[in-house]
Formats: sequence, structure tokens, C-alpha cells
Amino acid sequence: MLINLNGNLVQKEDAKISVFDHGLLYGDGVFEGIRIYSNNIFKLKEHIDRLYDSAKFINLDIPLSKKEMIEEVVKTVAVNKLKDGYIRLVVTRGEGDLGLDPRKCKKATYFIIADKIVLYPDEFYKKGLSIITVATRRNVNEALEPRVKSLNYLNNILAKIEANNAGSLEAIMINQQGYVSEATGDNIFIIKGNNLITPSLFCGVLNGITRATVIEIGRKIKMNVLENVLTRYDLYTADECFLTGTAAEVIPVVEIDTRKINGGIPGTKTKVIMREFKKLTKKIGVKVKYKT
Ligand code: PXG
Repeated sequence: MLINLNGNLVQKEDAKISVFDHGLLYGDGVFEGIRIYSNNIFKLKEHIDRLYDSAKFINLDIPLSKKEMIEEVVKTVAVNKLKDGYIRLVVTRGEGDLGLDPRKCKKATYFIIADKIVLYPDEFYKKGLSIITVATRRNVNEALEPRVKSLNYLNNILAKIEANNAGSLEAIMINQQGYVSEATGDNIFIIKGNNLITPSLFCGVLNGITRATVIEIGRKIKMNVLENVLTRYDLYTADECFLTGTAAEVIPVVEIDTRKINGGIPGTKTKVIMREFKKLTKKIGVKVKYKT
């Protein structure tokens, strides 16, 4: 496997960054997780746009244009001959000193890993997930805006630990106002009648690329799509529920805090959305060509 480290393709063993890199010392950086389906890098442009928006918010200069970054991603996938898989693209503040002042970091570090990922075992896509809401609140946007996909994931990791300790596969975080935000690495949707509802961006959620794709699908299949505020009441009384994310894709939820959703089996509309999503994954994006 070859890793792209600052534009150089190096062996995994040689892909090393400094212990003085502020990405490591302070979680000072941004990242993206992107999927490849049958040589198609799904919504690559959208991921790059979000990466640059995250970087802009944290005042981080990425030393490449968006076009150049897209070329680096494509190059990394091609050299690894990856047909289906997962790309992790990380940009850190770079090497500095032991103080947290980012001005000491002269140049951002970036690396691209093209590999495989399995988030949930296959059986859960058929039988659905049992999840819980947790005590850890979602970051408030005045402190660390959840729309920024930063390297600071401790908020989400603390929620994940709560889920792990409770024997649950995923956690749903509530925000400071008591409204549902999102899972630790996925957005959440519910279905009530013909309404397809997801927490709006101001509830403290990442502007998920899969979320946006599902919103498009919902409109296409003539559902009434709403971005709204949701409470636990809405979750427990939903007809159907599912999570969306690049790694998880679209995965049904059949139980929340011991309340069964749709009698504990994945819903019909959820299955339609899962099928429609699969179709789109090979269509929208950047195609990679490589010599076999
Ligand atoms: N919310 C959060 C907090 C995320 O990190 C999503 C939603 C879904 O967004 P996309 O754009 O992927 O539809 C994410 C992204 C993991 C893992 O190992 C998950 C993400 C990122 C990195 C790792 O579960 N999800």
C-alpha cells in the first residue's frame, strides 16, 4: 500500500509525521472520509469543498488548490489500484513547537490513505441497529462548530464510549437545547408517514454528504423532506429510522433506548432509500482510470 504524504507516494512503513505536528499535539487539523464504488470516487468534489470550508473555518491554509487536491486523491487511488474502498484525507496544521500557537506551524501537512473499511457487520444492514441516546451532549457551535470536520473528535468518542459500555453499537447525541443532533459518525433520519425528517444543521450536526444524498433521494421518491428540530419523543414514535454516513452508508435503526421502531424490523421506505442510494454511488463522482 502506498500512502500519499505531502504529495509523495511512500510505503506505509515510511509514512511518518513529526511528533511536533499540531494535528497530533492538539487535534489541530481537518479531514474527510470518502468512498470509492467501482472506480468511482463518490461525490469527491463535495468532500473537497467541505474540507476547504473546514480548513477556512479553522484558519488553515491548505498548500494546494482544490483541483490539485482532487488530482492527489485520484493519483493515490490509482496507484493502489483500489476499485472499492475508503479514502482518508487529512490536513494538519503541520509541525510547530510545544506551544499551541498555530503561527509557529509554517506549513500544513497532508496525507491520503486509500484502503478498505467495514463499519458494521453485514447482518446489521438486514436486521437493523439497536442504539441509545447518551448523556454526552453535542459540542455547542459557539465552542466548536459541528459543521467543521476537525481532528477534534473527543466529543464523539466520549459518546461512542458510552454506547460501547452499554453494549450498543451507536450513540445518538442530544444538543444543549435538548434536541437530537447526530450519531458519533453518522447523521440520523426518521420517517413519519410520508415525512422524511432529519435534524437541521443548526442542531449541531455535520453537513453530511450522505445526508445530502438521502435528502435528494427523498425528494425524488416524492417524500416530504424536512430539516427540523427533533426530540427523543420524535425518535421513539417514528415509523422508521436510519443512519447515514460515508462509512456506514444507509443503515436501518430498529430500536432506540429499548423502544422498538417499526416492530423491530427495518422499514419499507428505508429499504427503498437504501436501494436508491446504492444506485447513485456508482453514478455521481470522479471516475478513476488505471492500467491493469
Ligand atoms: N456526522 C459526523 C460527526 C461524522 O463524522 C457524518 C456525520 C456523516 O457524514 P458523511 O459526509 O460521511 O455522510 C460523519 C462522517 C467512523 C467515521 O469511523 C465516520 C465518519 C468519519 C470518520 C470516521 O465511523 N463520518
